[in-house]
Amino acid sequence: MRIAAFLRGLIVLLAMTASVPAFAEDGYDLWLRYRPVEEAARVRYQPAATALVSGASSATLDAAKTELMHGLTGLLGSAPALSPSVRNGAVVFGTPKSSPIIAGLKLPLEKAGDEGYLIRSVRIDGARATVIAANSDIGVLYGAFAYLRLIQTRQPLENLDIASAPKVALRMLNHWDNLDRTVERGYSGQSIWDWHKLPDWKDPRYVDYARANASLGINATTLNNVNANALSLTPMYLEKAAALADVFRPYGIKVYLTARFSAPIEIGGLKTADPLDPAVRAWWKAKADEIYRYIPDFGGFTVKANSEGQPGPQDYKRTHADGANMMAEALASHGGEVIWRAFVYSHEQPDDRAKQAYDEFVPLDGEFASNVIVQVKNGAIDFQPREPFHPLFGATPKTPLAMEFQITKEYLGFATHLAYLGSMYEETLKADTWRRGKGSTVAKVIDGSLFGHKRSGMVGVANIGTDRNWSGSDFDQANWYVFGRLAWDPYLSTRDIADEWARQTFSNDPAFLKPTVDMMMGSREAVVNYMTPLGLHHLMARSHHYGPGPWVSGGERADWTSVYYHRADKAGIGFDRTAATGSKATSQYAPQVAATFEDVRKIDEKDLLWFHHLPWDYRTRSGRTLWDELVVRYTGGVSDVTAMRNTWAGLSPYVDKERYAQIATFLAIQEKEAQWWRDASIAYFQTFSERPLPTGYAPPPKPLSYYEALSFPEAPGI
Ligand code: GCV
Repeated sequence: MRIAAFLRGLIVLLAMTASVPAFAEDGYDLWLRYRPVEEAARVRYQPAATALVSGASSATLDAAKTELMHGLTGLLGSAPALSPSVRNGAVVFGTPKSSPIIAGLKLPLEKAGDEGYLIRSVRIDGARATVIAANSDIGVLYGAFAYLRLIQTRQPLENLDIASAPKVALRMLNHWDNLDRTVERGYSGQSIWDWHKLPDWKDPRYVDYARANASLGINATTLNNVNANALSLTPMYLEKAAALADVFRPYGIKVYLTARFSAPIEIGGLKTADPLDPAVRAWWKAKADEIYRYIPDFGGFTVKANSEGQPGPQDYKRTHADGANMMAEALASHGGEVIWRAFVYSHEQPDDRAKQAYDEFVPLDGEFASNVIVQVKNGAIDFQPREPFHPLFGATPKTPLAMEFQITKEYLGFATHLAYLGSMYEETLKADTWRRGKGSTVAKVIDGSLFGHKRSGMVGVANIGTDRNWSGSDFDQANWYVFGRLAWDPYLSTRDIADEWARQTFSNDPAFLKPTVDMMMGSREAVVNYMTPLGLHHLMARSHHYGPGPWVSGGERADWTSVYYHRADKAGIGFDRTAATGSKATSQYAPQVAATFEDVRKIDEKDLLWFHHLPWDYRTRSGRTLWDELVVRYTGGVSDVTAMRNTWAGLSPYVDKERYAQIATFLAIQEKEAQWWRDASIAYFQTFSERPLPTGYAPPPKPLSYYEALSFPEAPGI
């Protein structure tokens, strides 16, 4: 990311004279581009940032200094002076411990907490200065990024009085990265972890990864796939993980590893992995001790157990709490923790898959050790374009939970479809569980406030890979961004975050921002409509999940088919999960929520077919029959993408050629694939509805057999 000074000078000069973005960009710089501000902004900002005043140094404070230097030089066109004393335009940064100047200011640092920061306009000995202060070095680094964000988004630098502290303790990425560098459900190249060359070769990209995460406040990363490989716990790989931990430490990012439950057998030579077996417990204790010798601040284990074929405590007739507590005990003396996933379901269990995690975990509430957090996906099935919030949120008052959102778009069009996930995350976080009366939102479960938990978390399944633009597309960077910002504060508006991201990533021009942010905010609903409208879910093709597959049936497990979920027949469509006549999944919610989901007159139609099986002639609120409404929504989803293409076509004056062109092409792919989803789904469901399409709606151009025969054996991400 570093550009030689003369080159930067040249860029400043050219950018000041040109109104159209002159240089192609490849997206590598993410939202930390620090491109020169326009002349009027430079005149306004420069007097406020002429010098940097630091105190004692540390690796983290040095990272803050480097970032401020790099950012201000890029944005304002000249490097700020490094000054020992305060003068007009100084930016003073540090903690009371590192900086006597900050100590002398007696700032209300209690507002910053352990990791937050204050940014204030102050006068020091008569000089106008800005102070970036925190109680900890990492708070200063977060503050430095926030300060640069002010300039990147063209906020005023005068009269600043900002206090910000994270609301969620654990803000983590999960990489589903394998040791051979494949990435499960990854659509942006290979794993960025070059395991083979580690620990000796530390790709400079690792620093940029850490910077990007620190700029959002992400403070933890699980390096490897939850479908775990026990090898990652062997000395050879621990040494490699330790090298990454060393790179990330100054940026406040703790390393976690996935722990394969059967590791004591696979790499430990034991005959069992029974969590109550003393030899197994001793093995995990010794393993934890060993890991801490490599990584003194190791975060802990992320565990997928007894799910989709992974080993777990139930293999020994023990509970999830038995398994989690065994690992928690091994980590406890080192301050480590276990993040135990609640994504468990079994095809041998005849009950509705959507109910299984709740049934498994609610009876265990109160049984988990204090250093266990249970990680729950946003919905009860699996990261579908739309799911009602998971019934576990709010249902385990004694167990701290972490939200698991998917950032990688396994079910929302891989890397090419433009789907801003902010609106999806916000929908879940704002959902009211009613567990402690009105206003008991999922966000309050996740920040720990609903039940008074100090530690709780927000976890995102990363969309990061070796693609030059990191995330497979420029707009997919926004999903990493919005995840991180919400992990810091789950109450932020995702429209504001989209605006903030677009300003930093592309342009501050209002003529660019309004259409772009509107397009982002509508994009996820478009995907819902062309893939799974009205509460339908799990309609994708088998295994690789690319494209439509509502006809998927048979095979090894019913719960991996589409017919299990849509239940279309001649009478109607949808999964009856009501208490009255169906699977009774509605009963897993608080009574107020259950009553809404249970009643077709009260339920929001976005969730209709998630909870109800309804006749094709059922009258929806639009006045149309269910069949007609489905067709209208499928078609509307496609038209929305056409509208997105048109919007983007008008934005070329504001975007450099390279990024503009790729986004335009990706939108064309999305339009084509949206049409495919619509046509294939309508062709299939029509075989049950046996009704014509509403007037004016074009029939699918090909017979159903055509769509069913399409095959993509090498689709990415498996
Ligand atoms: C890591 C879904 C995905 C799997 C993933 C699993 C999980 O089933 O398709 O690839 O496995 O979720 O979250 O564990």
